Amino acid sequence: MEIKNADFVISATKKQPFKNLEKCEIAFVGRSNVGKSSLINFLTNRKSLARTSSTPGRTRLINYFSINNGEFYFVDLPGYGYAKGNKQEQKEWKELMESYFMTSKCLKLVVLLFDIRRDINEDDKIMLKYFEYYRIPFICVITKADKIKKSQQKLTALKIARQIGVGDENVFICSTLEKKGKEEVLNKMEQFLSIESE
Ligand SMILES: Nc1nc2c(ncn2[C@@H]2O[C@H](COP(=O)(O)OP(=O)(O)OP(=O)(O)O)[C@@H](O)[C@H]2O)c(=O)[nH]1
Ligand SMILES: [Mg+2]
Repeated sequence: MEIKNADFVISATKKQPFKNLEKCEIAFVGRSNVGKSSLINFLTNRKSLARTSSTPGRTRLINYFSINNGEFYFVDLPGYGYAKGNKQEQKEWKELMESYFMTSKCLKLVVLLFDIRRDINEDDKIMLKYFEYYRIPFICVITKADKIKKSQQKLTALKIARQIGVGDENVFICSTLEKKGKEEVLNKMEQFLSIESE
């Protein structure tokens, strides 16, 4: 699959949800600072379509991007884990995610991101429970591969895959810094987009 163009559409909140009734969506989730917005920019060949930051918790809204003049949408979801200890923020995040998963009628795929240097944690496990509960298909992208030795990348990715319980065919190693992994991820997305909804 080739991404020819991408445009920001809208930022949605729980109070002001975006009712997307026509297009299918691919959403990006993962811990705060894992590289979701960077991955969207990388896949779309855009420097700053989605706002990135070294400060965790940058994306707090649900941002929609129209791909290839409205063929489908990329959805950048707010990361989790930045508000450790802040019950109110955690509650808002949970409500926002649940309302998103409940109302997205044509969510074809979620891309769950993991930092190659980290093990999966409780928040990731909660996310996996959501996917199970709402029956959402997902793939894993292991980000920031450039942060470890090349010889260790594959092994580490497989270790994370085992922790998640996902098949090797649904795990992709990426580095936006070294521009690695784009084709593989886009081709997988194409497969999911072409699956008919029930
Ligand atoms: N070395 C390296 N750094 C990366 C890579 N991808 C992202 N980063 C850096 O990681 C930081 C966080 O990236 P973002 O894309 O803003 O992360 P996010 O997941 O959108 O974060 P939130 O919106 O806070 O949830 C930034 O400083 C990026 O430059 C990568 O492949 N390699
Ligand atoms: Mg972000």
